[in-house]
Amino acid sequence: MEESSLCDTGGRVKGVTIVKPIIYGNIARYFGKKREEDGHTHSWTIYVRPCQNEDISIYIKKVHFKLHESYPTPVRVINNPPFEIQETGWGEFEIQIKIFFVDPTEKPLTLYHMLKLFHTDPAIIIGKKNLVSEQYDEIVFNDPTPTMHHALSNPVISALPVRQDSNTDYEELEEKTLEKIAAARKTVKQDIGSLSERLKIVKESIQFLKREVEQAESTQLEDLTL
Ligand code: SLL
Repeated sequence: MEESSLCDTGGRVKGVTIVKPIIYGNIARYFGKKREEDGHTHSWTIYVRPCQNEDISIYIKKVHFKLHESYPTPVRVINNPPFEIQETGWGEFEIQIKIFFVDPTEKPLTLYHMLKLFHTDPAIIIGKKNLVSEQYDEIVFNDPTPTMHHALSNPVISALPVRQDSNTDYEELEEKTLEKIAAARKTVKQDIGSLSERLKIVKESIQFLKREVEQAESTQLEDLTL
């Protein structure tokens, strides 16, 4: 969209869509044993992070994480980055993540994440390796207010250190996924081509057989009338 064709009507920059990639999910690690005092077995962190090392607090005001009722004060409010909760526990449950934006007219966004503690990887089971269960998502802002438009179009590098605990390369993953889709498309196209060819042959055989039957029937009729 050309900047010149944008118009700021009713406090909104019409015709603009800005997409912000985020990552949300959890990492977890087994203690190596069950803790005696509370039966907890794992430490875990639930988070909302930028995809690159961007300061998301320029458009995210706060994040509410709603934990299982077995936790004291289950609704945890985080007002500054990193938007995350570090906890310990013994069980998996669904966490509600509510993202509030700096612009109060922007409706809060609610996401759900199933906290994962258990895995089949032996290194994760014994607590030698972190379990990472996270998701890539995109927040779409339509017709933002001028302030939000400015914040969204001028990314600021985060002052926080780059995370090392969950370092999926989403750009590489996207590239690989697109390659797989292209390969699958090619296979489907080839399959359609060979199936169409087979269908054509079968149709021709049907026509041929129909003519044979018609001919046989008329010969039979001629024989009978003689
Ligand atoms: C389950 N439906 O049975 C789930 C519930 C609850 C997890 C999981 C610690 C609570 C605490 C905790 O891990 N709760 O002691 O503060 O798996």
